[in-house]
Amino acid sequence: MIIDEVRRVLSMAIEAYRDQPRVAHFLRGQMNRLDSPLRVAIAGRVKAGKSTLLNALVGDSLAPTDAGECTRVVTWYQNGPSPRVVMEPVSGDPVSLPVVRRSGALSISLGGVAASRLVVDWPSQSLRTMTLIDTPGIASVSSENSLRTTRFLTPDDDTPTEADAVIYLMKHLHASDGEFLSAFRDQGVARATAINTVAVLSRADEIGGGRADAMISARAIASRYRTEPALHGLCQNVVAVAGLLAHTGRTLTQAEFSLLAGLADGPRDALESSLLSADRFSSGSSERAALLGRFGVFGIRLSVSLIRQGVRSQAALAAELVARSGLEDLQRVLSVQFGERRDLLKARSALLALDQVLRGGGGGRLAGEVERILAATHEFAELRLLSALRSGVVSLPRALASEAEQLLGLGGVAPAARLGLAPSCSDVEVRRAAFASLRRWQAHAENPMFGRRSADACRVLVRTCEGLLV
Ligand SMILES: Nc1nc2c(ncn2[C@@H]2O[C@H](COP(=O)(O)OP(=O)(O)OP(=O)(O)O)[C@@H](O)[C@H]2O)c(=O)[nH]1
Ligand SMILES: [Mg+2]
Repeated sequence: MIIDEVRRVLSMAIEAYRDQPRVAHFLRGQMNRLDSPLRVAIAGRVKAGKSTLLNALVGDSLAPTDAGECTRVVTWYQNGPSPRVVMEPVSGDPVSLPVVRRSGALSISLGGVAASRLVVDWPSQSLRTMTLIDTPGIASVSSENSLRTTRFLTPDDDTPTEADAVIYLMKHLHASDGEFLSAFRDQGVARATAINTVAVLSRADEIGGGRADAMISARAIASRYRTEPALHGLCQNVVAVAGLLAHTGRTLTQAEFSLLAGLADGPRDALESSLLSADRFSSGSSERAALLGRFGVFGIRLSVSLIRQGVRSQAALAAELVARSGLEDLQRVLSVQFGERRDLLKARSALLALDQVLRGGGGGRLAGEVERILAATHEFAELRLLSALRSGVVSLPRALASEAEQLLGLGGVAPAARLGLAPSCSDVEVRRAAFASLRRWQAHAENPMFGRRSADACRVLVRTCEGLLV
């Protein structure tokens, strides 16, 4: 197992650096990190909907979505036995802050202290498999908050990032989205790019001014982005999500449902025309203004129309909103891209960290071990090839390229998924398909029309097929 290999080389390193307490401490931290949940950072431009999406994934109102001071601090949300908030100031020791909820949402006050990081412990099923890290928005490369996030995700002194994987939010395909994503490209040991990034087309309900078909359009755009060569080398997948709808769905109250049911009973035309402007809709009613903030125009229209179609309870409406938000698509992608690759991503982070220590010098034998693990671990070869194919560094004829990506685990690392078979198929079917695939890739590897790189790629796939047969 890769994770055991990494554990072994880390303990060798801890032993080797026992005379250097700071390095040994850092390495012990890496060792602990191997056993902790995957760390997933949520990044993107200012107001891309990062904190709202985080809340939707957790199913609670933890991350602040207003303009407060906390939106400018990198904040970790991790599973813990009881709620706890710890602030790490820029200078000085960590401080425990009171856990306060205001109108159902966690409210943290820094009292003007410059914080370098906030750590929130929260008992949550969703946080058991993933620690989520909310990052300040990236406005432009020069602004201070952007620098903070860029430094956190891709520190310029080649230090490994603290996140194992990234969810990158974007509203549109801007040039700087590409620039920013390309900053994720590893200079590091695993040379895996894009492998740990999933892109989200966020605030999907706002596409086309919140029209009824907004989510359909958003899905079509996401699917176009998915085949956009500029994005291939930068992320594994693109999913459209309306985070606000998802979060509101997961936290819908009976009072909100009743308010919407009241709107659904009223005349259609009046509601439609009042929804043309936020002021007209709220018209002095704080309840209505709050409703708009929680649902958005699209969410109100959708909810009212669902109630009119016969959705009669708070629970039923909540389920519909979540189902239409795209949240479950994202959760599925996260579970395939990150969940199934957890050990590999963890191993990669640890090797990056170790590599950084060894580059400080004096790690001859250890450096050899790291090299050996990287070269001998077929999963890393697969990761490298997958990202090389995605970014166009290695090319194969189109039909072969998609088969190759699938075999390398783009749609899931289970044997059936790699072979494009139904999850329910039998072992015999898997073996038969793997064998046929092996024969094909052996033939491709000998194809005299392929250059050296393509032939090498075919040989990696031959090994993958051999692995599926074992
Ligand atoms: N309609 C709609 N509005 C959204 C959605 N997600 C977020 N918003 C709104 O957009 C605003 C910003 O949302 P946040 O979640 O705070 O965005 P953020 O990216 O965390 O913002 P910063 O941390 O300040 O960069 C809030 O008013 C949200 O209610 C969405 O999916 N649909
Ligand atoms: Mg935020």
